[in-house]
Amino acid sequence: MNMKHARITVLGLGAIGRTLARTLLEAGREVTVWNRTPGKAGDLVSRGAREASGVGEAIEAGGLTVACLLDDASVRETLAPVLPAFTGGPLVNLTSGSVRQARELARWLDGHGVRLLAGGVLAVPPTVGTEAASVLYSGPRDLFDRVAPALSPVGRPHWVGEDPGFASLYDMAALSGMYGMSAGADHAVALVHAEGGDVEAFKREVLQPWMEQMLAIIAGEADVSVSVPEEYNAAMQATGLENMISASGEAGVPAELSGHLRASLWRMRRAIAAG
Ligand code: FVH
Repeated sequence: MNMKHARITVLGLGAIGRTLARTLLEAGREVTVWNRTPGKAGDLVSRGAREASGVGEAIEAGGLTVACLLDDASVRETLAPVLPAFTGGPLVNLTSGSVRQARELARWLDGHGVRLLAGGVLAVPPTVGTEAASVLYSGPRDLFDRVAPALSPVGRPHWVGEDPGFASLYDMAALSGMYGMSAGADHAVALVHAEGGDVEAFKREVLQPWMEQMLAIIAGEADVSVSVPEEYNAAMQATGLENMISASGEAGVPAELSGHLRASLWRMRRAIAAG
């Protein structure tokens, strides 16, 4: 595949699909787009994309098809009518879903002679196409080697194994880490706000530097065992977490916002019980 002029079809023009198509166009790829609801191709067409009026037409135009839709059901709904006559080369699925869904999708496509490279975008719309972005892929290594360079402008390609479920697995797990940080930050801000603190100064001067200091430790020391390292004393942490949950309640912060504290408290109590 000639990378610079690779023909790529993008199915789905939501927040990520649109940014992805624009990034590929800017990198010189020949891009055809399709979206269930027409009228979303707007500036992409003025930048050189071709807008297909149907899924079959879109797939036929590309040497490679990228699906970036809402969920697994939307991918199946989109592909089902065109699969029996699919002539568009491999499919790269950048739609989030579960491990089981990805494995079943690979089997379903294989039954129609279509090879799947499963994927997961580790980027948000403003970071797609930047140095920070990466894209997880799993599935046949030869397929990854062949198609990932064409999609590399979107984000650094990172192959995580032959199992088509693994891109979804790592994607979901990474998103879980992100939502944990996000829940913690939202709760922190809610607490400061509820007690009359200066939220902007708190975020800038306290929260962000603290989270940056802890990030490598949190990710590096995340662990599946029951125990907690001695220097992080499970009993001390359990008492601290109970205090934080009480302080949050006293401030009138909704209990739902402190779910992450309850998860950590559960973990500390389990470590204490296990001795
Ligand atoms: N946006 C983000 O920050 C995250 C970043 C990490 C990856 N996720 C996943 O990426 C997939 C697409 O996300 P998105 O942000 O582009 O999603 P939306 O803006 O909501 O667009 C959804 C598109 O899916 C189309 N669609 C929905 N249902 C169907 C269906 N039954 N048949 C065909 N297409 C469907 C929708 O079309 P329309 O509503 O405009 O007609 C949009 O094109 C997603 O898996 C994230 O989890 C995003």
